[in-house]
Amino acid sequence: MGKSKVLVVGGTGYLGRRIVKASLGEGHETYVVQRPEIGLDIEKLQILLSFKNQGAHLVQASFSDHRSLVDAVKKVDVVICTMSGVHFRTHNLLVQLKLVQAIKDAGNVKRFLPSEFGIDPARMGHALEPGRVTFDEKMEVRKAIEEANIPFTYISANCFAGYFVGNLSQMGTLLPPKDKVLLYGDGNVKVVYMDEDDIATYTIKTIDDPRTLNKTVYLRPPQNILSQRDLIDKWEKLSGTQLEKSSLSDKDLLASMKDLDYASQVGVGHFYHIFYEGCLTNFEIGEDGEEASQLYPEVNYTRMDEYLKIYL
Ligand code: NDP
Ligand code: GO6
Repeated sequence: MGKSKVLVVGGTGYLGRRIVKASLGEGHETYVVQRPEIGLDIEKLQILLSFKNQGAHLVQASFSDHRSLVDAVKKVDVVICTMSGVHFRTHNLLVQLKLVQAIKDAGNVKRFLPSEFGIDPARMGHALEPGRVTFDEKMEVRKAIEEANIPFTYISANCFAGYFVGNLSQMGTLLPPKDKVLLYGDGNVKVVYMDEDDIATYTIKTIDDPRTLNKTVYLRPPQNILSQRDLIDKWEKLSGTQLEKSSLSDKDLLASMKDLDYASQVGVGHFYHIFYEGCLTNFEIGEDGEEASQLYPEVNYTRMDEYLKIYL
């Protein structure tokens, strides 16, 4: 049996471009959707052309053309969707229902990985408004996948380092603070931080693996299970500076929501569940799940002290 052919939907995005790179790097014949809607977005076009240059096949398809989606999906064995979540007042993830329908009609797909890559939505039935939209939509997509009997793998990737590590988990910035840092509560809740290229590497590992069929794969490598304080310690050691710490209560974080735009309100909800409730680590992985670093011990994942060096 050869390596699966892979179609990436959302390939020019933040995670998607890394998935394309990892798929090509593992020697999969890789197809990337090129949407006519990108129009004059020259950056997206340049990324697509660079994929073609690296050996990927570009496939024209649009979410508003069912036939084009079916034709795209028919070329491959595995479909990976990395569609974006929040965008201002709308949430995009339900657009994936059209992709699910196309995969169902095409009938050839051996594995579908929908756009998940975060907190496990199945554990977030209690989540706060408006942040819960992310989980509700991801669950609606799961329901459609499972009702259509499409073989799947769900990737719970925890915290992308670019959004949660460089900034020492401070909201509203992507860079390390210079002198003061806000701790969420006591800063001791354990979270999981992941390098985005490692997320892509683990994701590609799962696609031909029978152990991950119809399972959730949690990316929870032991050295990257850290509290916010652990992360700050690493930065202080690396940079040779000491930051002044103060504590933000859960009540104050939630109260800050009322003056924020929609996307930031969604973010506040997510930060609350991650840093106060501990939703990434307050459970054992059960029968329906696997842990990526146990499945693939050969992957030398990036530790967060290493990752932080790019910010020095
Ligand atoms: P991006 O915002 O980078 O967008 C990805 C792609 O979505 C775009 O490149 C585009 O595809 C596609 N897209 C956007 N709008 C539309 C539309 N209306 N119709 C069709 N396609 C559209 O996404 P991310 O990489 O940030 O997010 C991917 C996933 O990762 C999401 O599920 C998100 O929730 C999750 N995530 C998790 C994080 C974490 O810390 N765990 C952090 C950030 C995201 P095209 O290439 O065709 O233009
Ligand atoms: C990442 C962010 C960072 C929001 C998830 C607001 C889905 C998930 C860990 O898009 O809303 O400052 O699990 O001010 O399941 C965004 C979202 C993070 C990035 C969270 C995410 C994480 C989505 C911010 C901010 C750095």
